[in-house]
Amino acid sequence: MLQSHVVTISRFLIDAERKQPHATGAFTSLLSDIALAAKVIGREVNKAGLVDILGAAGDENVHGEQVQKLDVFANQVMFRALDHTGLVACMASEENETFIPIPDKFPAGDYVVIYDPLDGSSNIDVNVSIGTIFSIHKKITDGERGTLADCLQPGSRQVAAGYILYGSSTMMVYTTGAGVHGFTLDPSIGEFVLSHPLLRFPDPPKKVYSVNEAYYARWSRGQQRLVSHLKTDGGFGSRYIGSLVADMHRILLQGGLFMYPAETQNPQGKLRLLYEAAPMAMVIEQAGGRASNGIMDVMDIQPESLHQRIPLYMGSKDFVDLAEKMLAESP
Ligand code: P6P
Repeated sequence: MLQSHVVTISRFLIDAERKQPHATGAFTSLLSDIALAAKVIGREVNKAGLVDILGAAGDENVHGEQVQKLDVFANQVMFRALDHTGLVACMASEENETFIPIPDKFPAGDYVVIYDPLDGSSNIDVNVSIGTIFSIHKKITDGERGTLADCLQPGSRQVAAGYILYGSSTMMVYTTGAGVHGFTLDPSIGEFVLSHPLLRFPDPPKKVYSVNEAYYARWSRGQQRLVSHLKTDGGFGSRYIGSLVADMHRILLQGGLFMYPAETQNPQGKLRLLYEAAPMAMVIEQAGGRASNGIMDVMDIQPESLHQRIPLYMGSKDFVDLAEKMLAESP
């Protein structure tokens, strides 16, 4: 029986819009379009396990269509969900080397959408949860259509950010600066329904750290001391999935400290500022946590290039503070 109190994401967005006196509905439409893209991507991700039947990337499927790599497919779905709406000035994607203008045949709008269409796609083959990450800014340049400069804004200027987790269930988690809200896809009605209103970091947080310790020998002395402290007298447990959206979601729900540090082979770490660290930082801060590059807040970092990497420490505020303190101690 359909419960009468089900709040779909569309209903939630419209209710939020009504609280904004000057809202035009553009923002509501934009987030609804992203939710639709998420459902389309999730449907294909959930079929990935059938690749032997449906064919691997590069093969032809049973319909004679070329099977695409899922991250290429997801990238096209995000672009096509947004390119014609008249809401977007330009986009940028982990999959595209340069920023993405809106095709001349479509009108441009005020928003800039930057996304990682399918993060962690290397985990698909082993059925580990993966995700889509998105970051939304307002255009700041004067022209009618967006430029690269509109993409290179600090995380503090985001108007919205969030992720979709394709896991045991498909969840969309986002913030527009008024708290973090989680929606779970109900396949029986094909709608994201509100399941985690106003997500906040638990207090006290779970003492769990999350890092790939295979790189221990390549870390700085401060990073090595930090992890050694956490696992000994810090009394921390360890969890690491190796899929950013999955690790992020666990940290958001249970608390803890996620780290992707710099190391000798990747002096700026592996994770990207614009479409991984900055959107996650907005969600984390709205939930009462912190996100840092080990020295300063992620949200205050001025991007210099689209695919810029930064070291990332995010999670419960006290744990990120501790990480910064120990990293700053003399080597
Ligand atoms: P490592 C997945 O490939 C990814 O981009 C993120 O989702 C994840 O946090 C990270 O890389 C894992 O990297 O070096 O630990 O395998």
